[in-house]
Amino acid sequence: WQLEEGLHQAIHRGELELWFQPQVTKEGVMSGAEVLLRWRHPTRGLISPLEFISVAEESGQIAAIEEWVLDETMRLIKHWDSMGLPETFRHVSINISPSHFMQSGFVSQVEGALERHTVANVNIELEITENLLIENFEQAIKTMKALQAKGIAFSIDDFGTGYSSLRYLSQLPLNVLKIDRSFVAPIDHESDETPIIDVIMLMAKKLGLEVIAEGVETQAQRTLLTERGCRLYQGYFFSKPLHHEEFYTLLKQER
Ligand code: G
Ligand code: G
Ligand code: MN
Ligand code: NA
Repeated sequence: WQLEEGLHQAIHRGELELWFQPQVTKEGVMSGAEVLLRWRHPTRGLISPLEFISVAEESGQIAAIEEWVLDETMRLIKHWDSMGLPETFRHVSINISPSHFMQSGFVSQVEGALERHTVANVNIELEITENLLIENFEQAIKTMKALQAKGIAFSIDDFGTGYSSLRYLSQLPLNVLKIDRSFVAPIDHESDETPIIDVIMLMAKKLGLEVIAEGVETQAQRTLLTERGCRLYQGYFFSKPLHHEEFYTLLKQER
């Protein structure tokens, strides 16, 4: 079975699918979602990006795949908007692979997708990782600023698991920190100590950044995060990722 070869055909054969996981405010409103890619393989069934993103990176296919993700996500949002979107739904975040983000054509690719389908009320946020930013600091800032001028926001995914220093963080044009789920998972009780989450919350406040907690699975985790000042959550406690059609059915109910 040739994963690499099959991937090459996947876009043209319509085998890639967008799934969405809700992001919920402390009032319980769905204010956004993260897009998660899936590959519906004709014989293997649904394949996780954990299995094929690295193959796509190594075989040079990641830019084409994520260009499809960018375009298809924005097309879907525009379609939903034409059928009716709740006013409280304000942002959609898309994971971008470091090797794609650093390519010279990246900015114009995103601009192209924005020009094809823009929705005034819904902001597009790109999720990138700390290590990418540090390894290519100057270039990363340039790319981020060019896209921020077009209304794109940036979040750091898996925050707290990389190597970024405070100096780097304060210089980057960032909007959101996503607390990695490895800091949320150990929380059992509302009385637990959470030194790392506390530091992230303080840092975000000082730097003027929004925070979202990932991997929230229990009421105790949600309650404790709220007490620590976190206002946005994502995780199985609220919803697992849903196929885009199922997701829109859920979203419509928020109107
Ligand atoms: O739901 P989950 O199994 O989808 O995702 C597994 C991993 O794949 C996560 O780390 C997620 O960030 C990543 N992922 C999902 N979709 C994409 C994508 O479009 N591009 C990249 N680079 N990573 C993605
Ligand atoms: O790396 P990134 O943060 O983009 O990864 C998103 C991944 O986290 C996806 O695989 C998604 O399915 C998974 N995920 C989302 N919510 C939860 C959760 O509450 N618990 C766990 N264990 N995984 C989650
Ligand atoms: Mn992510
Ligand atoms: Na993450």
